[in-house]
Formats: sequence, structure tokens, C-alpha cells
Amino acid sequence: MGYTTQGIRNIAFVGSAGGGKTLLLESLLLEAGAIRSKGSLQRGGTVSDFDPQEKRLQHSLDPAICCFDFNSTHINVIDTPGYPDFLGRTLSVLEAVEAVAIVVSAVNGIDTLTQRLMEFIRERGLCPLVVINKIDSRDARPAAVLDELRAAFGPECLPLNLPANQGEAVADSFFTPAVAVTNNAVRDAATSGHAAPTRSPATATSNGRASVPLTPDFSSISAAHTQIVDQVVELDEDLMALYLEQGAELSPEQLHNPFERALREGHLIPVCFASAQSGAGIPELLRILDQLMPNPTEGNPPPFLKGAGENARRVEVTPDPDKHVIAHVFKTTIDPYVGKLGILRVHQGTLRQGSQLFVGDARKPIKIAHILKLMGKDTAEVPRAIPGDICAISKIEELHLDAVLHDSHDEDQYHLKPVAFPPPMLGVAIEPERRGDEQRLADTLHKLMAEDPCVRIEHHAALNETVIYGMGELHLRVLLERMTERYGVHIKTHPPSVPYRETITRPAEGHCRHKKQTGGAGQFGEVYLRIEALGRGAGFEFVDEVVGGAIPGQFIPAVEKGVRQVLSEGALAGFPIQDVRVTVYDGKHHPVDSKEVAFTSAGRKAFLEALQKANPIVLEPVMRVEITAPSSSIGDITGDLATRRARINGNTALPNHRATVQALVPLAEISEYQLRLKALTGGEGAYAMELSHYDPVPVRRQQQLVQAWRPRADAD
Ligand SMILES: Nc1nc2c(ncn2[C@@H]2O[C@H](COP(=O)(O)OP(=O)(O)OP(=O)(O)O)[C@@H](O)[C@H]2O)c(=O)[nH]1
Ligand SMILES: [Mg+2]
Repeated sequence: MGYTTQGIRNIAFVGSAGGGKTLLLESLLLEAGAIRSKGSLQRGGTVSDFDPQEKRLQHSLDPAICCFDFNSTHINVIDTPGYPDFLGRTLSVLEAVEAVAIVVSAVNGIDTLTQRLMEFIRERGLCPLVVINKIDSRDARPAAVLDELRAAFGPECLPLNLPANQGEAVADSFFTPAVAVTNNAVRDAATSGHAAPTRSPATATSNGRASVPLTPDFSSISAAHTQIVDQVVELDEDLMALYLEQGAELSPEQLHNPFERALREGHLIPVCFASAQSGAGIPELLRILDQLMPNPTEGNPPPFLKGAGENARRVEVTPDPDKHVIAHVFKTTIDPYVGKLGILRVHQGTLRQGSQLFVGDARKPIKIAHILKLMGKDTAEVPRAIPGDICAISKIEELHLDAVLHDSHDEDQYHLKPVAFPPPMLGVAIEPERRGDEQRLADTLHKLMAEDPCVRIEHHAALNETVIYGMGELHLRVLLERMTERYGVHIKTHPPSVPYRETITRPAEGHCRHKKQTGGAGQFGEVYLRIEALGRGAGFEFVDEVVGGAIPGQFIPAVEKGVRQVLSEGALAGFPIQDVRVTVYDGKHHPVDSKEVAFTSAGRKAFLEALQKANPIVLEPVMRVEITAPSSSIGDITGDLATRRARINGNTALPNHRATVQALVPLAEISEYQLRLKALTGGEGAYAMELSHYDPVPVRRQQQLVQAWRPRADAD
């Protein structure tokens, strides 16, 4: 381990499924000499798609971490799944890197996922790089895709190299300006009908294996060079004077610092071209990672906060090897054989084998027995991890996703600014096939949730139904298969009930005097409360306005407990209640007979009484749905949506005769949409959806739901 923090590069490969991230990483590993031959997706043998499920589906399902050395640089690459179903897994690993390479297919161009990823990159202050891959493909349209990028993300998307010789190679336009100029002369000579000079230095080849003159497929190398240098020097007055006034040619070394600043500040989005298949552009990409991507001291500092809620304040964490240790767990995996693996990024201090660390605010430290470097599924033990590095620690049960590890109580309450993960909305109700497997199923669900921030489990006690929610059909399929294959739990599934909610529409008051006298000590508690509606999506607020100790402070939590029982059980149709404020403002106690159970019961009944008077209604989830399909089927799709109480927000044309439709649709109307869309588009359509908001259900539906619940409620 001969590298320093300045010698580390951390980069995640993100982008739409099938863009070529996994193969690109494989090609880089080969180029850097970390593997001897390149695996292929079709044969199921790449370093980062090692899981049997990934091999079968030919898609990455989990982020994979690889590392390799190149020159004196240590490069950690995280290959992420591009399928939108796994977005949660992808976003959570972006906490560990300074730089993100968005891999875009030169055939398909950008889509809404690419845009969403770029938004996230900007919001978190990460440094972007765009790799336009598949330039070898017959249908590649690299110039058009570059235009699409500029239209979507701005004119600061500037190429570091250009595809050349019909996509067989790339021609560098950043590092070697001298070659660039001559190259341009070659090109100009070619276009003006002159013979190219026989002594051509323009042979800096794409893969260093062949030596052929390079002719860019569009634009010119000198124009690309000038554009990017102009953009970078804008951030350095001295260099600008040297360059613009004195006409000096600037070296990549001179441009290094303003280049890093431009990346950090979003002033530049460098673009490069490659073919993971043919190897074109791979040596150039390696050089870009090595020489242009930020090291951990150059990226924007990680957004660490101390304290919770409104009291949280930003704290400085620096990659100094001698300061206290601060490391962040950005991924956990549970392997039935190896056990739990926590994968972490060291942000400050040096992590040493045998040292003791606190997990979050725990008082008792854990001992770090092994520190591992990861290469896909393989691990290698190392004695320490320096700041900026990515490593794993094994067999520590206390570790969980997003935990912060530290070696001093000074750093208690440190956490990274939370990521707003997309809420999983597609659910399937599950139960074990074998009676008696309930506990194993519960344990397995717990493990799945611990690995993936976009898995949610809900247990509807009233319906005795356990529902697992994921981001889409593939996500759920992968989760269910994993339960059986990895954890040996066989399950039955059925469509879940829609997660309706209840709320109120006007303020009301509730009162309950709970009094029981049975032989010995009695129970006494009295509660007055009022309730009012909050804005949609506000959740629940509990306010204590009791004065003069009418209800002693120690019993207030008991009142809240009673209220919360009703909150989860519902009062109208058996669904959880939301967007309500409950204010307890008066009550009575008894010096001997007041007990927690009495106040819990009084709180519960007072709340129920208030709810009956507050005109409760049932709310249904409304989904923001985006459907992508061939343009020819868009008419059928919007026609079908109209029968599903949908509100269509618009549609957008995409390249290759495709289009997207954006609509708001109640979940109840679209829960089985997968099959319908397949039929409407001949299997060519895809859709993604996420929760938009909750709206009142139509009156008839509400009546049905209330009637369905009433017999059960009355039986209680
Ligand atoms: N022609 C061509 N095909 C490529 C290239 N790169 C990847 N492919 C093919 O494209 C398909 C998808 O490649 P992957 O590397 O799995 O794509 P990915 O971005 O990792 O996809 P997800 O893991 O689903 O996000 C595979 O069949 C690859 O062989 C390329 O440069 N040119
Ligand atoms: Mg992949």
C-alpha cells in the first residue's frame, strides 16, 4: 500500500441500465493490469457483476467496489446498477466518492434517469464526468448525444477528447495541445484537399496499440481544446492573462488547479468518449481518472452535520491522517458465509487494525479485527486505511447503513446530511409457504431492509398482512428471489391492499375520563385534547399545552402513546391517520390512582371521540408516473390512462421514435399496470413511478372501504 491521500481517486460509475458501466470498469481493470482478461456480460464473468442473480439477469443489481493501482495512483471505482429500481442503492454509495462518471450510451443518449442523477450530483457538490460509451456501435451518434448533453446540462459540457476514425479511436484534445494543433493541420489538410504531412505526430492512439493518424468524427481538436481551456482559465486571473494576453500555450499541469475548482464549482462538465467493447478511449479514460479527477483533498468536503433536527450544524471533517477517525458506512452486505460486511469510506484519521471504534452514539466500542480492500467479491486484508480510502470491515453486527464510526466521543452525533431517497411504492403481500417460518421471514426481511434504503416493510395488523415495498417489478422480483436463494425462505405472494390513509377535515375536541375501581388500587386519568388538520404530507404533531400540572409531566408520554395507538389503527376505515395535530390542553390526575395505563386509555379514547367529530376522510396515494414507449403507442397509452382517473401532465418526444408521458395516477388504478403496458406497447414500454401526494378518495370508494372495515372494527 504505497499511496497517500493525494494519490487516491474515488469515482462511481452511474447512468442508465445497459450504458456499459460494468464493461467499462472491466476494460479499465484490464488496461491497468489489474485483471488478465476481460470478462463479458453474456458469459457472466465480470469482476463487478459476480452475483448469480446479476449473471442471470445481465444487469448490475448491487453496487460493486473495485480498486486498482495505476502509476502511483490508487483508484477506487464503484460500479452501480443503472436500473431505476435500484436507485436507492446507487444514491447511497455516492456518499463515498468525490467524483461521479455518468456513463451515457452513444446510441440511446440521455434520459430522465441521467437528468435525475445530474441533479443529485449538483445538489451534493460532487464532481461530474460524462463518458459517452459505445462509440464503436453502428448506431452510435456521439455528436448528437453531446448536443443533447449541452441542451440538458448547459454549454459547460465540454469534450476532453473526440471520437475519431468512425468510432475506432478517440483523439485527445486536452492533454496534448501540440499534437492537437498538428492533428488539426492533418484534418484541415484533409478537408482542403491537400495531402496530409508524411511526418504526422497525430498518432496518439486511442489504445496505444496501433499507430494511425486520427481524424475526429466531428468538430476539430483545436476547437475542442480552445473551448475547454477558455472555460478553465476563467477561474484563474493570472493564467487568463498569460493565456489570453500573451498567447501562451498552457500545460495540463498549469491548468490542474483551476480545472479542479471548475469541477467543484460546477463550472465545467468534462465529457470523454469510449468503447468498453473495443477498448477505444480506455487509456484516455484512465489518464483522466488519474490526472484530472479530484483527490480526496480536492473534492468538496463531505456534508457532515452534528446534532439532530433544527439543531444540526455543519462540522468540518478533513482528510488528515492524524486527526480523530471519522468513517461512514455507505453499504452493508450480508453474506450467509462471510457474515456482515460494512463497507466504509474513511473521511478523517487513519483506521488501524486492532483499533477500537464507536458506532454512532454507542458507549461501548467495537474492535476492528480485519480491514479489507474489495475487488468485486474478493477481499484482501490490509493493516490500515488512510483518509479518503474505501475499505470494508467484517463480522461486526452493530454496523448499519449510514452509521458513522469514530474513535472519540467528541464526534458523537456526527452524521452525513441525509439523502432524500425515492420512496418505494410498489408492494406485494407476502407470507411464508411453510407454517412456522414466520420468524425466519421476519429476520430475512430485516436483512433485506438493512441492505437497501428503498425497501420498506409494512405490517397491517388489521389485515394481518405483511407487505414488502420496492421501487418496481424487477426490484421486488430480485428481493423475493434473494429471500429464497440466499436465506432459504419460501414465500407466497398476493397483491397487497392499497396503503390508504385517513385524515380529518375540521378541528374538533375530545375528552375522556378513565376511571376504574376494582378492589385494590384504582386507575384514574382524565384528558382533554383538541385536534386540527395539518397540510398534506405534514405527518403528525403532538403538542403538550397542559399547565399547572393538571396532568403531571411524567404521564404525558402515556397520553401520547394512547393517541399513537389510534394513529396507526385508524378510526374510519382502519388505515393509519396522518396530517393531524393533537394538542393536549387539560386533564386531571389522582395522587394515588393515576397510572400510565389510565392515561394511555384516556388519551386513546379522547382522540377517538375527537376524530368522530372532525369529519374524517380516506386518502389514497397518487403516483407520479412516467411512461416511456414507442411514439406510435402513445395515443393508446393516454387513452388507457384516461380510464384510470389519471391526470396527464404532458408528453415529450425522445430520439429514436420514442416518447414519454407524464401523468398523476391513483395507485389503486395502476397497481397491475405492468401487464397492461406490455400489451399496449408490444413489450416496448417501460414505466417508473413514485409517490406524488395523497388525495381524498372518491365518495363511493370511501363508502366501500368504511363498510369493509366496520364489521371487523365492531368485533374488537
Ligand atoms: N457495442 C458495444 N456494446 C457495449 C459497450 N459497452 C457495453 N456494451 C454492451 O452493452 C450491454 C450492457 O453493458 P453493461 O456493462 O452490463 O451495462 P451497465 O451500464 O453496467 O448496465 P446495468 O448494470 O444494468 O446498469 C452488454 O451487453 C455489453 O456487452 C460498448 O462500448 N460497445
Ligand atoms: Mg452494470
